[in-house]
Amino acid sequence: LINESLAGALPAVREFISRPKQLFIGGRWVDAVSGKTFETHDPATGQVLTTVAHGETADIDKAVTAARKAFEGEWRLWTPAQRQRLLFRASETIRARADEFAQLESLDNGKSAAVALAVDVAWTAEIFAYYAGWATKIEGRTITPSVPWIPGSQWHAYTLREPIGVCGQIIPWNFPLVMAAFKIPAALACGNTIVLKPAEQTPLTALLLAEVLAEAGLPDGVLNVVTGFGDAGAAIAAHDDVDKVGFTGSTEVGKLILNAAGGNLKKVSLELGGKSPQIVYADADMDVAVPGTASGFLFNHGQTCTSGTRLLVEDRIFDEFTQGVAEVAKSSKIGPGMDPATQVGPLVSQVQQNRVTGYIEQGLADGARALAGGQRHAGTGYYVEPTVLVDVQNTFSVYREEIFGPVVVATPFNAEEGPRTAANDTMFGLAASIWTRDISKAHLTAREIQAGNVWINCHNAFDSALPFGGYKQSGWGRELGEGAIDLYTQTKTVNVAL
Ligand code: TXE
Repeated sequence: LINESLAGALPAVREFISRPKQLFIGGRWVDAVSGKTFETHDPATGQVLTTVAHGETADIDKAVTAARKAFEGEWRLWTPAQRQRLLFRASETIRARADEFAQLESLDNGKSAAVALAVDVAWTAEIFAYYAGWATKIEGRTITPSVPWIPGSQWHAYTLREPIGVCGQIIPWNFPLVMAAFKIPAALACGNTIVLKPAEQTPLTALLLAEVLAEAGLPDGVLNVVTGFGDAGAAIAAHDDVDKVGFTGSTEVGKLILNAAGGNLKKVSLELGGKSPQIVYADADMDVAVPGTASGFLFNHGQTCTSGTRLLVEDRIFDEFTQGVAEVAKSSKIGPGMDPATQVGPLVSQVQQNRVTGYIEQGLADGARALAGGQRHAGTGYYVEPTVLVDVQNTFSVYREEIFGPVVVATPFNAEEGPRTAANDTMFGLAASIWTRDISKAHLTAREIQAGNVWINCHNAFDSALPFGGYKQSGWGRELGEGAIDLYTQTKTVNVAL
């Protein structure tokens, strides 16, 4: 299925797209049990890019069986050093095939191929290398207990950090490859096996990643990839032989997963939505804060869980500041991800385009005013204009709900009252940024914000070593850093009577 989207794509990308894309189960590429397939689209044109196997409950069952068998098999005997070398090999291959991954991600998701190369793919390779390092550093403790009701007794106790078992991983479409990297390498470093379900909108790079890991020497069944829709995710969450489920996606589905997981009390980690504030004090460095906060909500066309979608600006600079941000939004170059000049690409799907424009229309009907944007972008493809809304009340849906598009709402705060109440006026608690030149004010404000990630004079500044996750309804658990080692191990205490 070669179409106009593929003009300019690497031969390897064309070849990948033209091949049948099956499920990866037990180390083999197989069709779905039903034989069904579904289409994935290029968001820049709306055209069908390719078709992918449509996995459902029966396929999840097969994948879980394969993952269980692998968990009980030779993988169990792999040393930490072997797991480390495998993850390093995978990291190097991702780096070597970076252009291929980046173009595939751009075609499937709509994001800029240049950004995908510099951010998504480069960071994915980094995360694999980071957890390669961890594989050989997962340690228990030694403890000298006393058992008070056996006087004079001597004991030697220690803890073992053991893998949890079969881990279901359900990921979204906004950073398809990076979300796979938030989950796969940490789970493998700890010795688990995996059933991964990519988002239906963006299944392609997870399949390429499975190829890379198989080539790097991962035993059959350790990673299984089942492409499909929400029902396949629900089958993972409810499965009695899955020991843990890790999910990134909407808060709504996070709650469904939590309920489903109750059946066998599988471990659950959740990374959910956000409505993150960007707090700008009047003493901020404007040359940094204007473009910085603009990119805080425009990065990945606003389809970022940490997107800085509520701009809280000190009242005496409000008009000047929001005008500055609106100028950046208006001058952002909109276009297809495969065009190197593109700054804002299409949203992932028509559903998301309608959803985002629906929010904008509702906000304007409620009485908001658009300083920039305010509508979908003309032409084919799922584009929405970068939009800055002012005159917004905290009761408006544009203020309260996650929009997941290039849309920011701006409201002023008074210096005496401070930004704390407004910043925390949300059910979410994923991220926040603070923009000021006053070092004490910056750190004191950071303490007041109910969010798992706070940035000072920057937004969306991540690293593999920094724990990432949410307060309140933004999630459970921390990915990245040592946090993910906690998520993918369980502790066994061994006590010895001497
Ligand atoms: O998310 P879903 P959608 C938010 C964002 C966006 C909204 C809707 O606001 O506008 O969610 O996006 C799988 N059991 N985020 O509908 O449905 C699904 O197949 C198990 C924020 O795409 O949560 C996909 O693989 N799994 C977010 C994954 O869940 C189910 C990123 C995410 O899809 C399921 C994405 C079910 N019942 C959206 N139903 C972030 N935190 O970054 C669906 N899925």
